[in-house]
Amino acid sequence: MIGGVAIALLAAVVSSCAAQTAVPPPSATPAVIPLPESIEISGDRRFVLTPQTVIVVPRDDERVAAIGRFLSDWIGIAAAPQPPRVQAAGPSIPPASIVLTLGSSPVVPTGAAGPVSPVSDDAYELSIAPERVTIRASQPAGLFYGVQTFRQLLPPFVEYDGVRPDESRQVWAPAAHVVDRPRFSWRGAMLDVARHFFTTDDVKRYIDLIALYKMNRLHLHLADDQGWRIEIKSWPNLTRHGGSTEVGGGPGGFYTQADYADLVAYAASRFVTIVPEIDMPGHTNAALASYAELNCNGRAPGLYTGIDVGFSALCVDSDVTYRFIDDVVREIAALTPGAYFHIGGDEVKTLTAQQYSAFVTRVQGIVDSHGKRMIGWDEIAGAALRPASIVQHWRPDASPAAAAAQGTKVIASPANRTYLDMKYDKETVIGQNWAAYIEARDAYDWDPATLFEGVPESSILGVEAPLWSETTANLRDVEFLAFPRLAEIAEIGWSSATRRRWDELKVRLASHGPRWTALGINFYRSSQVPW
Ligand code: TNX
Repeated sequence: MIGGVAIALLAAVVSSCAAQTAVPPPSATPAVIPLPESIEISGDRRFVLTPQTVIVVPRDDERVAAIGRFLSDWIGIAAAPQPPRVQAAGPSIPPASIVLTLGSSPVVPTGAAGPVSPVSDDAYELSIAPERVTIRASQPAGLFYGVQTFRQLLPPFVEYDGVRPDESRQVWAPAAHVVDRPRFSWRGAMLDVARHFFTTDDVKRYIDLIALYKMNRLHLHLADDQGWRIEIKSWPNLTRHGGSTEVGGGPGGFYTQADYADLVAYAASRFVTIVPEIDMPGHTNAALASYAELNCNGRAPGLYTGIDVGFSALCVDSDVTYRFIDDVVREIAALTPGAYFHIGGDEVKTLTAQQYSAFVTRVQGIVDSHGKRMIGWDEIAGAALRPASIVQHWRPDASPAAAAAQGTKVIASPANRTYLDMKYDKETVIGQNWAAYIEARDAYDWDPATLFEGVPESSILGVEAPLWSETTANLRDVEFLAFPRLAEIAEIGWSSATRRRWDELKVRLASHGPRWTALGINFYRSSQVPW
């Protein structure tokens, strides 16, 4: 039987280990982020990977086989000359196997949880015993998340690309029993590829990093004043001209439709839904520069490489504008299996309130006609919204209560808590500070359900951490601003509020430092975290 060490005790064990040993041995701090709903760790028993370890998957289920291959890749050659083999289930299961199995939804022990929404596709149960590891879920997504938890219980050095088998470095995980499911269905990150362009390889790496923390949405901010980043076949100058620069005057870039489809597929294989955003009617200088007819005065402005906001707007009274939007939404929607299309809608300073609301309502109809649910930044809450539309709250002083009262769901992205482009403190060399300085603790010590009066937990779809790229020229910069805060927001999205405590999280964050080093992540060594 697994020694039932409850989570509070686990936290005590974790912190005393960290205090006594400067460099804890691998997995001495079995710390999982996000915190599972229920986790019991056995102090003295362990599962040890051997050269004979195989990953057993159901017969004839390619989705699960793919998850098995991911796990094999993540373990790599750390324990043997070859990554563990993935094999279909047969009459007998070899010793020291890792078994992935689809079955009925795991049951969460009563009393273990705070209020949770009835999300079960992401739920899983993980049992680690000396003779076998079993991960069970009702859907492949749950298996994928169970695999992430198991991965985090293996020593950080498995994440290195080049580790060779070495008998002094056993690959093991503590015996454990985890039953887990998320609090919110929307656990997102946003990457602004418009202010600075990021290659598909960059975006894939970001997808891998968010997936490690069980995030399931990547919102791509694909167009802004400084650049248009996705090919639209019916309006080719958008990328040819509008994609040709970025903040600071660099060469910019764009995704062909094939590139975008490749990103969508890559994300889907990691259970991440791509949410495309074309910001409108403001933040549109790149489009206005590419097509004169989108401007009310019929003249195309020059390209823009600065970082001001609010100066551009599509000509909202012209029919060409709506033909343009219809083409753009249609082409992108056709490449996007996810249910959502984000229309931006923020920071429009050149239109009347009436013009703005009429625009949002009309575009909502276009998005709907292409089979997608419209999302917009919180300014859209002033327009008449359909219940299926979604408001992304960002302005710290605005309340999405009006949206919630219309029955519209809310994604919580308060800029003073979740904006990964905010500096950590005065010394941070990249980032902005208009919303706040956000140190590690600030990103964590809040709760979406108590943020606004009139917006109950049932109105909150989840959380999202946006990263605007005015000051991030490359992925190293992005990683520095994202870690550790991205992992913290991921935990807010997944773990029940009643069990979250900064003093305990900071110890788990510290134990992820070696893993981030092994993954080559350029993370911020916050002085609030006992690395
Ligand atoms: C506000 S957040 C913006 C972005 C900027 C960001 C910089 C939002 C909906 N609009 O256009 O990039 O601040 O932090």
